[in-house]
Amino acid sequence: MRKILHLEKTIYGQADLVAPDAPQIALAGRSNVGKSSLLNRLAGRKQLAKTSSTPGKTQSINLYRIEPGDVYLVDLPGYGYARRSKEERAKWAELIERYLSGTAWLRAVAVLLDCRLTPQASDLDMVAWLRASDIPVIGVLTKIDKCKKREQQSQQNRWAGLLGGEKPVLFSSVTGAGYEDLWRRIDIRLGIGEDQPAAASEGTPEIETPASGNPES
Ligand SMILES: Nc1nc2c(ncn2[C@@H]2O[C@H](COP(=O)(O)OP(=O)(O)OP(=O)(O)O)[C@@H](O)[C@H]2O)c(=O)[nH]1
Ligand SMILES: [Mg+2]
Repeated sequence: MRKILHLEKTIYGQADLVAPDAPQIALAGRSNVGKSSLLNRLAGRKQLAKTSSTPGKTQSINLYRIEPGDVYLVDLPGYGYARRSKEERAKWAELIERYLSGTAWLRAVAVLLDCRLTPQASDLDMVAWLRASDIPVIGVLTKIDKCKKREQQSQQNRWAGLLGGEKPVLFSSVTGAGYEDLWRRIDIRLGIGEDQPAAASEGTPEIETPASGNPES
Protein backbone atom coordinates (compact mmCIF):
# COMPACT_ATOMS: atom_id res chain seq x y z
CA MET A 1 0.00 0.00 0.00
CA ARG A 2 1.31 3.44 -0.92
CA LYS A 3 1.91 5.72 2.07
CA ILE A 4 0.40 9.20 2.13
CA LEU A 5 1.95 12.06 4.12
CA HIS A 6 -0.14 14.92 5.50
CA LEU A 7 1.15 18.06 7.17
CA GLU A 8 -0.61 17.87 10.51
CA LYS A 9 1.15 20.37 12.73
CA THR A 10 3.60 23.24 12.50
CA ILE A 11 5.62 24.41 15.49
CA TYR A 12 7.05 27.93 15.29
CA GLY A 13 8.51 28.36 18.74
CA GLN A 14 8.70 27.27 22.37
CA ALA A 15 5.11 28.39 23.01
CA ASP A 16 3.61 25.77 20.67
CA LEU A 17 6.21 23.05 21.19
CA VAL A 18 3.88 20.11 21.73
CA ALA A 19 4.54 16.95 19.71
CA PRO A 20 1.89 14.24 19.35
CA ASP A 21 1.99 11.17 21.57
CA ALA A 22 2.81 8.89 18.68
CA PRO A 23 5.97 7.33 17.22
CA GLN A 24 7.97 9.82 15.17
CA ILE A 25 11.22 10.18 13.29
CA ALA A 26 12.86 13.55 12.73
CA LEU A 27 14.95 14.68 9.76
CA ALA A 28 17.96 16.68 10.93
CA GLY A 29 20.87 18.17 9.07
CA ARG A 30 22.63 21.35 8.04
CA SER A 31 20.67 23.94 6.10
CA ASN A 32 20.43 23.05 2.41
CA VAL A 33 21.44 19.39 2.86
CA GLY A 34 18.11 18.28 1.36
CA LYS A 35 15.78 17.43 4.29
CA SER A 36 12.59 18.86 2.78
CA SER A 37 13.43 17.45 -0.66
CA LEU A 38 13.94 14.01 0.88
CA LEU A 39 10.58 14.26 2.65
CA ASN A 40 8.92 15.18 -0.65
CA ARG A 41 10.57 12.21 -2.36
CA LEU A 42 9.42 9.86 0.41
CA ALA A 43 5.90 11.29 0.02
CA GLY A 44 6.02 11.09 -3.77
CA ARG A 45 4.99 14.76 -3.92
CA LYS A 46 7.12 17.58 -5.24
CA GLN A 47 5.79 20.45 -3.18
CA LEU A 48 4.53 19.02 0.09
CA ALA A 49 7.42 20.63 2.00
CA LYS A 50 8.89 23.87 0.68
CA THR A 51 12.44 23.63 -0.63
CA SER A 52 14.91 26.22 -1.83
CA SER A 53 18.44 26.53 -3.14
CA THR A 54 18.86 29.28 -0.52
CA PRO A 55 19.74 27.83 2.90
CA GLY A 56 17.37 28.50 5.79
CA LYS A 57 14.12 27.72 3.96
CA THR A 58 12.40 25.64 6.64
CA GLN A 59 11.70 27.92 9.59
CA SER A 60 9.44 25.73 11.68
CA ILE A 61 9.14 22.16 12.93
CA ASN A 62 6.71 20.45 10.56
CA LEU A 63 5.03 17.22 11.56
CA TYR A 64 3.78 15.01 8.72
CA ARG A 65 1.48 12.14 9.59
CA ILE A 66 2.14 8.96 7.64
CA GLU A 67 -1.09 7.31 6.61
CA PRO A 68 -2.23 4.64 7.13
CA GLY A 69 -1.29 4.78 10.81
CA ASP A 70 -0.61 7.26 13.56
CA VAL A 71 3.11 7.81 13.06
CA TYR A 72 5.04 10.90 11.98
CA LEU A 73 7.96 12.19 9.94
CA VAL A 74 9.21 15.52 11.25
CA ASP A 75 11.00 18.07 9.06
CA LEU A 76 13.28 20.30 11.14
CA PRO A 77 14.90 23.65 10.36
CA GLY A 78 18.53 23.22 9.35
CA TYR A 79 21.43 23.90 11.64
CA GLY A 80 24.77 25.57 10.92
CA TYR A 81 23.53 28.29 8.57
CA ALA A 82 26.29 30.88 8.97
CA ARG A 83 24.42 33.82 7.42
CA ARG A 84 21.76 33.87 10.10
CA SER A 85 22.35 36.15 13.04
CA LYS A 86 23.84 34.63 16.17
CA GLU A 87 20.55 35.15 18.02
CA GLU A 88 18.56 33.44 15.29
CA ARG A 89 20.91 30.47 15.19
CA ALA A 90 20.70 30.15 18.96
CA LYS A 91 16.88 30.32 18.81
CA TRP A 92 16.66 27.50 16.25
CA ALA A 93 19.28 25.39 17.98
CA GLU A 94 17.38 25.68 21.23
CA LEU A 95 14.02 24.83 19.64
CA ILE A 96 15.48 21.81 17.85
CA GLU A 97 17.27 20.62 20.96
CA ARG A 98 14.13 21.01 23.07
CA TYR A 99 12.12 19.02 20.54
CA LEU A 100 14.76 16.28 20.31
CA SER A 101 15.36 15.99 24.04
CA GLY A 102 11.75 16.46 25.11
CA THR A 103 9.92 14.10 22.76
CA ALA A 104 9.55 10.72 24.44
CA TRP A 105 7.97 9.27 21.28
CA LEU A 106 10.99 10.11 19.14
CA ARG A 107 12.09 6.74 17.76
CA ALA A 108 15.12 7.87 15.75
CA VAL A 109 16.65 10.84 14.00
CA ALA A 110 17.63 10.60 10.36
CA VAL A 111 20.79 12.72 10.12
CA LEU A 112 21.29 13.95 6.58
CA LEU A 113 24.84 14.48 5.36
CA ASP A 114 25.91 15.95 2.02
CA CYS A 115 27.89 13.28 0.14
CA ARG A 116 30.17 16.00 -1.29
CA LEU A 117 31.41 17.29 2.05
CA THR A 118 33.85 15.92 4.56
CA PRO A 119 32.25 15.53 8.02
CA GLN A 120 31.43 19.01 9.29
CA ALA A 121 31.81 20.02 12.95
CA SER A 122 28.07 20.70 13.31
CA ASP A 123 27.23 17.22 11.96
CA LEU A 124 29.73 15.56 14.26
CA ASP A 125 28.29 17.53 17.20
CA MET A 126 24.74 16.48 16.31
CA VAL A 127 25.64 12.79 15.95
CA ALA A 128 27.64 12.83 19.20
CA TRP A 129 24.77 14.52 21.05
CA LEU A 130 22.18 12.04 19.72
CA ARG A 131 24.34 9.07 20.60
CA ALA A 132 25.00 10.43 24.08
CA SER A 133 21.23 10.93 24.46
CA ASP A 134 20.56 7.31 23.40
CA ILE A 135 18.53 8.44 20.39
CA PRO A 136 19.02 6.03 17.47
CA VAL A 137 20.55 7.62 14.36
CA ILE A 138 19.71 6.72 10.76
CA GLY A 139 22.56 8.12 8.66
CA VAL A 140 21.65 9.37 5.17
CA LEU A 141 24.12 10.60 2.55
CA THR A 142 22.18 13.03 0.35
CA LYS A 143 22.62 14.32 -3.22
CA ILE A 144 24.42 11.17 -4.36
CA ASP A 145 23.54 12.12 -7.94
CA LYS A 146 26.32 14.69 -7.46
CA CYS A 147 28.94 12.19 -6.22
CA LYS A 148 30.92 9.55 -8.06
CA LYS A 149 30.48 5.93 -6.93
CA ARG A 150 33.94 5.86 -5.40
CA GLU A 151 33.26 9.02 -3.38
CA GLN A 152 29.91 7.61 -2.22
CA GLN A 153 31.60 4.49 -0.93
CA SER A 154 34.43 6.25 0.85
CA GLN A 155 31.97 8.67 2.50
CA GLN A 156 29.74 5.75 3.46
CA ASN A 157 32.64 3.93 5.08
CA ARG A 158 33.88 7.03 6.85
CA TRP A 159 30.42 7.77 8.27
CA ALA A 160 29.83 4.14 9.23
CA GLY A 161 32.74 4.52 11.63
CA LEU A 162 31.41 7.78 13.05
CA LEU A 163 27.86 6.40 13.38
CA GLY A 164 28.88 3.30 15.30
CA GLY A 165 29.04 0.79 12.45
CA GLU A 166 25.90 1.09 10.33
CA LYS A 167 26.49 2.39 6.82
CA PRO A 168 24.38 5.44 5.93
CA VAL A 169 21.69 5.17 3.26
CA LEU A 170 22.81 6.48 -0.14
CA PHE A 171 20.00 8.83 -1.17
CA SER A 172 19.07 11.16 -4.01
CA SER A 173 15.88 13.17 -4.08
CA VAL A 174 16.49 13.74 -7.78
CA THR A 175 16.77 10.11 -8.90
CA GLY A 176 14.93 8.39 -6.04
CA ALA A 177 17.99 6.27 -5.17
CA GLY A 178 17.81 4.93 -1.62
CA TYR A 179 14.02 5.30 -1.39
CA GLU A 180 13.30 1.68 -0.44
CA ASP A 181 16.32 1.35 1.83
CA LEU A 182 15.36 4.49 3.77
CA TRP A 183 11.66 3.61 4.08
CA ARG A 184 12.65 0.17 5.35
CA ARG A 185 14.86 1.66 8.08
CA ILE A 186 12.17 4.20 9.00
CA ASP A 187 9.46 1.54 9.16
CA ILE A 188 11.55 -0.63 11.46
CA ARG A 189 12.17 2.28 13.84
CA LEU A 190 8.53 3.33 13.79
CA GLY A 191 7.47 -0.22 14.57
CA ILE A 192 5.56 -0.52 11.33
CA GLY A 193 7.85 -3.51 10.83
CA GLU A 194 8.68 -5.71 7.93
CA ASP A 195 5.19 -7.21 7.86
CA GLN A 196 3.87 -4.12 6.08
CA PRO A 197 6.54 -2.99 3.67
CA ALA A 198 3.93 -0.61 2.25
CA ALA A 199 5.51 1.74 -0.29
CA ALA A 200 8.68 -0.31 -0.48
CA SER A 201 6.86 -3.18 -2.20
CA GLU A 202 5.69 -0.92 -5.00
CA GLY A 203 9.04 0.64 -5.79
CA THR A 204 9.82 4.31 -6.19
CA PRO A 205 6.72 6.27 -7.18
CA GLU A 206 6.84 8.99 -9.77
CA ILE A 207 6.75 12.35 -8.03
CA GLU A 208 3.36 14.00 -8.49
CA THR A 209 2.50 17.64 -8.10
CA PRO A 210 -0.57 17.81 -5.86
CA ALA A 211 -3.64 19.24 -7.52
CA SER A 212 -4.59 21.14 -4.40
CA GLY A 213 -1.40 23.19 -4.14
CA ASN A 214 0.95 23.47 -1.19
CA PRO A 215 -0.71 22.67 2.14
CA GLU A 216 2.18 24.28 3.99
CA SER A 217 1.56 27.74 2.59
N1 LIG B 1 21.19 17.40 -7.04
C1 LIG B 1 20.43 17.30 -5.95
N2 LIG B 1 19.95 18.42 -5.37
C2 LIG B 1 19.20 18.28 -4.25
C3 LIG B 1 18.90 17.00 -3.69
N3 LIG B 1 18.16 17.19 -2.57
C4 LIG B 1 17.99 18.53 -2.46
N4 LIG B 1 18.60 19.18 -3.46
C5 LIG B 1 18.64 20.65 -3.66
O1 LIG B 1 19.27 21.24 -2.52
C6 LIG B 1 18.64 22.47 -2.17
C7 LIG B 1 18.18 22.43 -0.72
O2 LIG B 1 17.15 21.48 -0.57
P1 LIG B 1 16.12 21.52 0.65
O3 LIG B 1 15.37 20.24 0.59
O4 LIG B 1 15.35 22.78 0.66
O5 LIG B 1 17.13 21.51 1.88
P2 LIG B 1 16.80 21.57 3.45
O6 LIG B 1 17.78 20.68 4.13
O7 LIG B 1 15.37 21.31 3.70
O8 LIG B 1 17.17 23.10 3.78
P3 LIG B 1 16.64 24.04 5.01
O9 LIG B 1 15.16 23.97 5.05
O10 LIG B 1 17.16 25.39 4.64
O11 LIG B 1 17.31 23.52 6.25
C8 LIG B 1 17.50 22.65 -3.18
O12 LIG B 1 17.96 23.48 -4.24
C9 LIG B 1 17.24 21.25 -3.69
O13 LIG B 1 16.71 21.22 -5.00
C10 LIG B 1 19.43 15.83 -4.33
O14 LIG B 1 19.25 14.68 -3.93
N5 LIG B 1 20.19 16.06 -5.46
MG1 LIG C 1 13.91 22.40 4.64
